[in-house]
Amino acid sequence: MKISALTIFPGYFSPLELSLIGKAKRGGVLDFKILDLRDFASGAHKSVDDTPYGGGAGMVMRPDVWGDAIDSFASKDDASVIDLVILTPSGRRFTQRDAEMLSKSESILFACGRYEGIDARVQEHYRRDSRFRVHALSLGDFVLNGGEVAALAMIESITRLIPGVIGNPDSLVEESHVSEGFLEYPVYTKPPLWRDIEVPEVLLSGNHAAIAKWRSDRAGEGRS
Ligand code: JF5
Repeated sequence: MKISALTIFPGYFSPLELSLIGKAKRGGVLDFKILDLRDFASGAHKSVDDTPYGGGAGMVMRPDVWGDAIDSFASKDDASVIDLVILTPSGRRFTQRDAEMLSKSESILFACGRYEGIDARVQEHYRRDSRFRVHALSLGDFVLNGGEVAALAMIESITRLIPGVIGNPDSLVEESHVSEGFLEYPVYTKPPLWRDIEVPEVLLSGNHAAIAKWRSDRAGEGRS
């Protein structure tokens, strides 16, 4: 699977060298392309942003720079369709279903905006281009300085679903069973008594039916 990002801060993606994702990259399971948006800026100042039409605070990212960058990427990409993910707090909330859908993609391009965001015509344009499936996504109702950290979180949740990326595929199978409503149960390990708190007795009983019922009764309690 090919995963790419367009950003003015390529250094934000260095964690992709670490842990299981880094191993999958070195093993050829994942192919990352981190591209510098500024390479597509022109003029002496290589500017990627400008003042907002209609006034207001901050700066907006220029559509011409983004258009040149995305077109250049697409012209070199072999995939028949590119999933273009635009990170924005106003996007639809990213869920496990999105991670599952995107884990089956041939090629994903994360467009990481900064400042007050990317000129709205970029989304509109690529929604009309059949080489792209456009997804405007957010991690949640909060604002980051840029899309990079949101993209990293999505990359981790997507890539761990790809065979050969996660160490123990059993935990994925168990997760998908548990994910009726996507609720996990509380977990315990040794020692059985820690700071006056005992591990629930049923978990030490060896009664697998009782354990399954206990876990299902408690699934989701972590949210209260
Ligand atoms: C961003 C304009 C992009 O803040 C976010 C974000 C929050 N949840 N998911 C993404 O993205 C950065 C900020 C402002 C465009």
